[in-house]
Amino acid sequence: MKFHKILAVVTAAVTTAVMLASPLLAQTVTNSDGERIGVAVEKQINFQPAATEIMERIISFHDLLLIIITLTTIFVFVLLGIVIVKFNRKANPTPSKTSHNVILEVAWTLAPVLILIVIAIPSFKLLYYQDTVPDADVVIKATGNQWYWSYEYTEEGGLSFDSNMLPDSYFADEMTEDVAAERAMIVGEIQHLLDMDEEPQMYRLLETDTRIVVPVNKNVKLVVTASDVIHAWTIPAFGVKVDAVPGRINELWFNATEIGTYYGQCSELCGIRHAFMPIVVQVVSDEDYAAWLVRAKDMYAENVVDNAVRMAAVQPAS
Ligand SMILES: [Cu+2]
Repeated sequence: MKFHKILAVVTAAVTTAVMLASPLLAQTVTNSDGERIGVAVEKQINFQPAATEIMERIISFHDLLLIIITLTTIFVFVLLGIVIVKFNRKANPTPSKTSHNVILEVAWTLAPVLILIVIAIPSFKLLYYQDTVPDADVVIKATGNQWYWSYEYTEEGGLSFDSNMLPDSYFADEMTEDVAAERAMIVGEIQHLLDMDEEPQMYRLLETDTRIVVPVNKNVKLVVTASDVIHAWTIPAFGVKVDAVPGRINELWFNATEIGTYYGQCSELCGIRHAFMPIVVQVVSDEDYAAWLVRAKDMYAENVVDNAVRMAAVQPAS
């Protein structure tokens, strides 16, 4: 077989393998209602399935890179094999004294350049797609604190709330009456806000007492900052991650295409409880979002006063 034929066959095989493996390895988790749960699964070796166009593009860019890198590695291994077999001391006792070959030198300079161009074009396209925030339907400000997140729906009056991780004790097989009562109250609030009849499926270390709620198929802009040290806000299934830096506003956007519950975790080492400030985003229908806004404004109404008190508390004494 000619070299270019072999190359074509190998390329086709690698491309097919990556294209087939990518969706097969992505495991979609759903709850009893068939709604998506954006969470990692045990022994997962690929991305979580995409829930936004951004993540879909990230996955296909990743697949392209995987094909390129696999072909490059196979090519180098084959060359090494040829050198080992054909040019060892026994097989080739008198080595050639050739030191220059113009065609070869041009080829091994140009080939990597072409490969890098093939990578750079979709890479920049993706970068600009992520970076350009479209007209937002919902704007949320997220503030990282040691060690919880605060959220503010900036266009919804004073609607703001803190989001703390549910403690381990809520997930124990046996709990004291006090803990059980506290847990029932917190879970009851989540159910009330989201109008759920049954207790939602809950994940230890990922669950928070309040959830960010956003409408499905709407552009959500998130402005992110921090009050103390650097944190980072992310939802893997959305393909978004941005640092929360004190004194600075960063922004990201996403448009979730599937109703469900999506989990993320602070992704910048921020102190001793860094691992315990998860993020939960609930994607709901437009009607459910409108209903949630009414209930949430009612429930968090006192937070407006709370925040003022908290601000006063951190003002330096004069
Ligand atoms: Cu953090």
